[in-house]
Order: sequence, then C-alpha cells, then structure tokens
Amino acid sequence: MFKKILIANRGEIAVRVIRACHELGISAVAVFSEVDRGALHVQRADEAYPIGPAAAAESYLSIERILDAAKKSGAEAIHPGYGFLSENPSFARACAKAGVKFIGPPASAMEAMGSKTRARQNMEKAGVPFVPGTAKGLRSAKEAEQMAVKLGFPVMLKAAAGGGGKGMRLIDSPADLPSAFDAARSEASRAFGDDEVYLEKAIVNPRHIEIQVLADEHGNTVYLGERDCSIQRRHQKVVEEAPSPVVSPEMRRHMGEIAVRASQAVGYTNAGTIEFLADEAGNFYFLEMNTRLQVEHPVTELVTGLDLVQLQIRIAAGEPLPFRQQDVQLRGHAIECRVYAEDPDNNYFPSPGKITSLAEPSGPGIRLDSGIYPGWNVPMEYDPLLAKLVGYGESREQAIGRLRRALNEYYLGGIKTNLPLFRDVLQAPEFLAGKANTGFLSRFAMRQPCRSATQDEEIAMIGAGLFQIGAGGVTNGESSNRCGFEESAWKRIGRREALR
Ligand code: MV4
Repeated sequence: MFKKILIANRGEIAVRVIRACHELGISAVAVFSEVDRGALHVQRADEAYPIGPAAAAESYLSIERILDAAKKSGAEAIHPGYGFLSENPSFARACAKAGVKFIGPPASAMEAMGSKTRARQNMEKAGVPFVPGTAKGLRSAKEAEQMAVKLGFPVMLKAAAGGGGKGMRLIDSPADLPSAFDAARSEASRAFGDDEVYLEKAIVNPRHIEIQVLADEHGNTVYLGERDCSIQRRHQKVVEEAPSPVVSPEMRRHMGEIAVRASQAVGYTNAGTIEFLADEAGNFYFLEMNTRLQVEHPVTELVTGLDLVQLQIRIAAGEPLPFRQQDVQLRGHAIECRVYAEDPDNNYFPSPGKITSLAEPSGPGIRLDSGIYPGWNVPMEYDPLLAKLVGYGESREQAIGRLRRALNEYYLGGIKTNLPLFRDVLQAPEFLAGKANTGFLSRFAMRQPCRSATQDEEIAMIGAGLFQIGAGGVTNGESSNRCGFEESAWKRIGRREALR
C-alpha cells in the first residue's frame, strides 16, 4: 500500500480523498493556488505545497507544477478528484513517466471514451445499445440533412469532443439544420479545438441514469447499481439519487451487465461511470463514459455500504477487488443536494465571498461532504460547489424527510446559496412521485420562481415572528412553523425570554 498520496484537487473532493487516505493510514499531500492558502483541504492535509496563481491553468491544471509537488513531497500516487486533470490522458501518461501511480484508468481507456464518435464505434463493437445516429463526423450541412431525414426529427447535433451538453443543439425541422450545423461547428472549434459534429436521434423527455463500475487490475469488473441524475439545470446536476425510482431489478441487471461489457471493451480499470439516457418506455441508450470518480459518488456509497475512494486507492495499489458481483447488495435510498454558492435571485449567478456564519446539519441518515468553514472566503475562480448534503433512509420517503429536516438545520451566512431551491424541490409533487425527468427543473423554475427574501420581506417576516412569539401571542400550543414541524412550547418560551 502507498505511504503517501498527493491530491491534485481542491474543495470538498480533496477533503473527501484526504479522509480516505487517513482511514487507510496513508499520509495526504495537498496542493493549493494563491487564493486557496487558507482552504479546508490545506488544513486537513498532512503537508501542502503552493502550485501557483489563482488561474487554474497556472495551478490545478499545471501538470508540471503538480508533478513537481509530488516529487518534492515523495508522494507515490496522485488522486486527481473530478474536473481539472482527472480525465486528461496526457496527465495520466506524465504520471507514469514520473514514476507516480495515477489513481484512475489507463490513458488508453480515457482516449477510447474521450471522443463521442470514437466511443460510439467502440460501443457498437462491444454490442452496447446507443442512440441511433451517424457513425462519423459530418462533412457538410447537406450530409447532415440527408442523415437527419433518415433518422427522423427531432435530432440532436453534438460535438464529438463535447460532453455535458456543450455544443449540443436540438433540431426540430430540416429548415433549421444548415444554420445550426455551421453554428455548432464553430462553437465546437472554439470550445474544444475540434470542429467534428455528428447527429443523434433525439430522445424526448429522457431521464439521465448512470451506472457506477469498479474494475481492478486483474480483470474483475463489477457494477454498483445506478444513480438517477435527471434533476439538472443547464446540464449542471443539482439533485442525484440512488436507486432510481424508475429502474426495476431486471432493468438494473441489464444496464449493469452492459456497463461492465462497455468498460471491459476499452480495458477500463478503477472507478468509472457509464451514462445512459432512458426514454419513457424504459429503453436505455449509452451516452458517454465518465472516466473519473464523480461528484455524486456518495449516493452509491450509502446504498452499497462501500467506500469508493478507498477502493480506488486499493485498486491502484494492485489489490484485487475484495468482493464479487453477487456480494453487492443495495439497501435503502440516498439523495444528494449539491450546495452551490450562487444567487437564486440573480439567475443562479455565482456568488463568491466570505462565509460569515455557518450552521451545518448532521444527525441520523445525514452525510455532509463540505469544503468550507466559517470565515473562509469562497474564491470566484473555481466551480462554486460548496458542499454536498446527502440524506439516507430505509425508504425514499425517509431519505426525503431527513433531507428536509437537515435543510432546515443548514444555515450559511454571508453569501447566497441555492439552499432555498432544495427546500422547494423536496416538496414538489412531481419529485415526490419520482416522476422528475430532465425537463423538471426548467418547468419547475418557471412555475414557481424560487428566491430568497428581499430586505423588505425579511423585515416583514421578522415583524411577523415577533408578533407570533410576543405578548398576547399564540397560547394554544398548536402553532407550527411553515415547514409543518411542530414548534414546542419550550422553544417559544425560550425565545420570548431571550428577547426580553
Ligand atoms: C441527448 C438528449 C436527447 N437525445 N441526446 C445533455 C448532456 C449530454 N450529456 C447529453 N444530453 C442530452 N443528450 C439525445 N440523442 C438529451 C440530452 C439532455 C439531457 C441529458 C441528461 C440530463 C439532462 C439533459 C438536459 C437536456 C438535454
């Protein structure tokens, strides 16, 4: 086993990996940019190295500076977390060349899944179902039009080098194709330095369902059930859950076996995720593979009882998987809320700044993976994910109840967050019924503008609160707050005393 691991990342995921290292008796090395000197991951690590200015290109994305820190610290392995260098085959190769183990798949497997057209060709060979579409990049708008007519409208125009929805266009009729084709090409060229675009038949109102896989370096691959990530905003996941309310045991086994086959077809090792689109009839299609640990891995950890980060480290150290497929049992239900520093009043624009006060939830069935502390200044240079609040229960209803309770314990002062959105989503009938597909959040936001209070409204609410608890107030013991939880007489009297 490794004695020392460097974590080439920041924020909550760096803290998560440090925890796994410490549980395995491994020393953890942090790296940090100039604005992250005081960050939580730096405090939690056993040693830390500066790697440059705030701009990620000059710090967390600098292969040279990270390998330099690995050499200085004597780390034997690097965990890349997610984002940054985690899916960069050149980084995986540079690690190997420097004699440092990259905790992730081989560079060749990343490349086989990196381009969507190449991934589709590889999946076709492996017999994995994928959305009907063109096998190769399109040369002209004319070719695109011919193919689209064959596939039938609506179609999706996608960038081969894209992912996560970037450079993607939905096209309803032939008339829209020529301009969309040119626009998609130049957008792809600018965003990815690669103008290859191709067509897929569009799946209407799909659900995003992904399968977690784990493969050791001895030929064993297992699947660990699915996550339903249908609740997204502009291709940014907001709520994820496991298991999916729409996946039956048969569909799970079918998707799982296909995910294992897809992984084995590209020589995959370590943790990976196969993304599928599922239509309303229960058909599913390969979309892409994420060749890294994902943000939403905790929901899988809670329903399987496994520690994915520890397993990643043990796999990278050459250990065989310590269990077989038939040993994997799913139990209970887990739901994750991604807490972002963003302003619901201002179109969810990033809201960096100083966290002036913080009350963090805990208690039965609650897991909080956080990268912040009171007094910390959330920098504006990076992804605004602050923490992940995960609720677990024997049933979906219990998980939701615990999450709602925890959301009411959670207070974050000084910056705006999307916490108010979760309080609303977790009461939405469509979500409660397990019927939310990828269109849910945009419909939901239109129907119910979710925003925190303005200053005037806050003054009015404080006034109403004072009235409620003040002299001559409610005395029948049946008052309850707006969340439907009983408020005790003790609490009311205590407040009254405190306000005297
Ligand atoms: C699609 C699709 C419908 N049909 N492809 C968006 C993110 C990227 N990973 C793929 N995406 C989609 N691809 C076909 N052929 C609909 C989406 C899509 C979507 C997928 C998953 C989660 C949320 C989504 C929101 C809008 C569109």
